[in-house]
Amino acid sequence: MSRKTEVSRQLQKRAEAMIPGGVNSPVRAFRSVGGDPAFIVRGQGAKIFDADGNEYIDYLGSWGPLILGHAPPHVVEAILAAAKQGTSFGASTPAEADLAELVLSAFPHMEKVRFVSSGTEATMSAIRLARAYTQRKFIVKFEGCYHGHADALLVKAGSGVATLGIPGSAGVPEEFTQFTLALPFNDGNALEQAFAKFQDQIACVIVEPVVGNMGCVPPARGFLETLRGITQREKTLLIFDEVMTGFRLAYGGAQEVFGIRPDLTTMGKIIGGGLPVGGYGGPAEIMDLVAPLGPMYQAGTLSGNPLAMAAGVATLRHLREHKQEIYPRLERLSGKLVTGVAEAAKKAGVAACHNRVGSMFTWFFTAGPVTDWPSAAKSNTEAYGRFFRAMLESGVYLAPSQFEAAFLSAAHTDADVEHTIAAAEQAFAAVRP
Ligand code: KE4
Repeated sequence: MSRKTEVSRQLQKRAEAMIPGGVNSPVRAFRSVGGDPAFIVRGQGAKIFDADGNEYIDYLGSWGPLILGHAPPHVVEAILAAAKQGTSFGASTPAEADLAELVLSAFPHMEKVRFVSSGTEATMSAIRLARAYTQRKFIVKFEGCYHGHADALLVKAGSGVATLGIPGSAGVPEEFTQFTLALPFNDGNALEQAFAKFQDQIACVIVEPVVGNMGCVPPARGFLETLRGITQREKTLLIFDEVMTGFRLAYGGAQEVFGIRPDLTTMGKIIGGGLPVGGYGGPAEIMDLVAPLGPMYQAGTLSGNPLAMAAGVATLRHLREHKQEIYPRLERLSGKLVTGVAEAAKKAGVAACHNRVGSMFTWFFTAGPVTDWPSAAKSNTEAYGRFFRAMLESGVYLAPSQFEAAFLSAAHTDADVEHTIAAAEQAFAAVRP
């Protein structure tokens, strides 16, 4: 063990005396990969630095928000300038419409958007809105997809729920999930059967158009088209949860890449540029049901917070202005990285496969292919843990769970990718059975 970890270990002990598991979000606890979490004290570009002075090439990017890398100067300047004017007013500010204009410019189907402070709030609100609009109760989600921790969505969820291997969550009465139908991802027949059984009762289908929360799993050919066709026919709202894919896969997210228009879109992560912002949007006909215009209530003290809006506006303006070079470069560099590491696994005789869409990807420790939760769950999470820890020793920070996506940012370089591939060649030697 060459990496110094003493200071992080002490910080972990201090934190866990006051905070459950020492973390404010479970997946940060390294429970499924082993070892003590590195306490991060600084980020710059593609790098993060921990309390023991170790440097890492960061492929987590705060779980997706940091597509421009850590502390982009123009984003930091925008936050500082906003902070000098005051941090929050609980009143309308011009920046909220600035961010709304940028979001609407990315999603042609969207006529109105409401900002909240997390992806969880965005999906929770979009589902309430779908139920208000359709006057129906049932919702459909897919096994292995994660849409935040609202009660009704903690059913066969991905991300931390899958990582911790728990069926859902304690404290959620079955009455709260009785209207949630969890179906197999990439299975159009299962969806047809659900609609046959619950005819005219399903308010919405919510889906990660490219799943990140069972690890990266793309939609099977035609699956999104099937979702769109069935929901259109059944007058059910289709919600694309683009909290992770929005502005990640393209400026217009997965719906731009796959050419499918949902009824509602939920957003988060990148639209806050690293500060807490979520959002949900769609046609005015649906969005005008939201209070104060309509009867569907949703609110938030810090919704539209000026600092968060400033960070989001600076981030999206940069992405919109430079999208012609940013996204092709992310595609090239991500392809080089994922293929290089996959080749290292093959050379080492390690059973692994991978999925990648744009700059979100996962290497699975199973022969694969991984197309849904059952196939993802076949992964050898113990081997992933050894790989994760070996990469950490080589200064590479991956997602601390097999069932998460990793991300590349505009700040990563070819040198970073080459270092990572070399580190993987060593790491697979440690993983080999
Ligand atoms: P937040 O409430 O964490 O901002 O967003 C919830 C959410 C909703 N929808 C999708 C597709 C998401 O990926 C997320 C959150 N993603 C996880 C990582 N897979 C956040 C990391 C964490 O829970 O700490």
